[in-house]
Amino acid sequence: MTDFFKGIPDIKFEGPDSNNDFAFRHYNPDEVIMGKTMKDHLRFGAAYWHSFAWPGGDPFGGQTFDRPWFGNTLELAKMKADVAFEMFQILDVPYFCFHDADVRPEGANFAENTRNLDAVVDYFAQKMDDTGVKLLWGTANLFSHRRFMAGAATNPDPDVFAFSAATIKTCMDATIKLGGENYVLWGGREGYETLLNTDMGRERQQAGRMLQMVVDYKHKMGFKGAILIEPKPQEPTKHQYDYDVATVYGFLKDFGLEGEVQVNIEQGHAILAGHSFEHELALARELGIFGSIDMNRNDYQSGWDTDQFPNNVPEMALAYYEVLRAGGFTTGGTNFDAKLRRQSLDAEDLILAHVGGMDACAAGFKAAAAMLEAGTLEVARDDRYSGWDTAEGAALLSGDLSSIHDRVVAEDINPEPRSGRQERLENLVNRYL
Ligand code: XUL
Ligand code: CO
Repeated sequence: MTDFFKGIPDIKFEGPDSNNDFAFRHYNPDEVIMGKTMKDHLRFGAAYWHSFAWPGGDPFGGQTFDRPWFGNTLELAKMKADVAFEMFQILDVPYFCFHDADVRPEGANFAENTRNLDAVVDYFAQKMDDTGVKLLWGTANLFSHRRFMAGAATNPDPDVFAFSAATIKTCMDATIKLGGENYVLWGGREGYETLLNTDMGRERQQAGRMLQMVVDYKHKMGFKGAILIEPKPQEPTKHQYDYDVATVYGFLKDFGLEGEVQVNIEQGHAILAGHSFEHELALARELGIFGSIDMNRNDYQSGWDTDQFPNNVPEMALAYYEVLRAGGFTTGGTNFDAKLRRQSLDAEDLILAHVGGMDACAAGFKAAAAMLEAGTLEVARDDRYSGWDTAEGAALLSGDLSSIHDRVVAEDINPEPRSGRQERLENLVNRYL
């Protein structure tokens, strides 16, 4: 035991009337909703990087957090793991997620990185065994170190491609060893700053080939988890190749991988792309590539990726409505890829941020489940499209322009517009919040 969270109790469900900061008001892990516990529906995960590796910097200033485990030794990496698992247990989050660089000391070369990662993975395995906390996904950080400044798979230097491929292999090995349920690829530097120095054709081919290798390795190793791409439109590069769900789908189709790879959709990234979170979720569902979510919002005024804990229940309700319409999570879950504000220095800030995030998700999820069970929105939607369920409607889709033209003339088809009833539906949603 470390003393980092000293005095902070384990967080329990106390219900909406509780005045206790250190309690859940809405997240009741054992409550059964639509045939499953909330714990199994929401599948919460904590992100190692923001909570334990991020020093609190912004473009105008460096470290604000002063954590006793900051430093580049294996001993400190183990202290960091001790504190992280203590937080997972205080919150009773069933999962965590990590990048290699969050958890291991940075080595002088590839071999040292791998040795350090292996040592931490062994330490994690023991802690996971002791606590029952599981790995939602693992991933490789191919964006922070200066060697990746011009990309990982898409780098003009083949040595960086090689270093990246080898690093992905070690991170997939770590994920498999720890029983991870997914492997994530976020292409942080897979994009460009200026077309003047960029061969877009080559870079797309390199990225496609790397993804094919990842899929091949998954099958070679018998990994049953999902390979997930996390779309993001910009930041750190000016233009990223994984812009949004639609762009990722086009990319997967191009390389014949649409049946192999799904998406990890982050609310903040959806906002940056000019979409709503629910738009991205619904599109992924319709394309058959919905996998998992990173649950962190952006500030709507700032225009960059602020990675804040979710606290807007109406937004959560619409998001989980789409998750439920997709059939819920299978291997995926709700990962808080969220960080504290840089002035939130205290250990309790870290706990309360997660408590609030979990409660906001739970409240939104409950509203979503109630809306879906009541079925009112679905009845209204079905009714709006009911013309397509008639024989004439269905025949249109197998017709051709000439036959349709002849029918319109013969029957004097003259459509009357019908109300979209948006305000009624919005009022209806608000009744569940
Ligand atoms: C960056 C981001 C990453 C990915 C994992 O915006 O979301 O933390 O989730 O690499
Ligand atoms: Co993310």
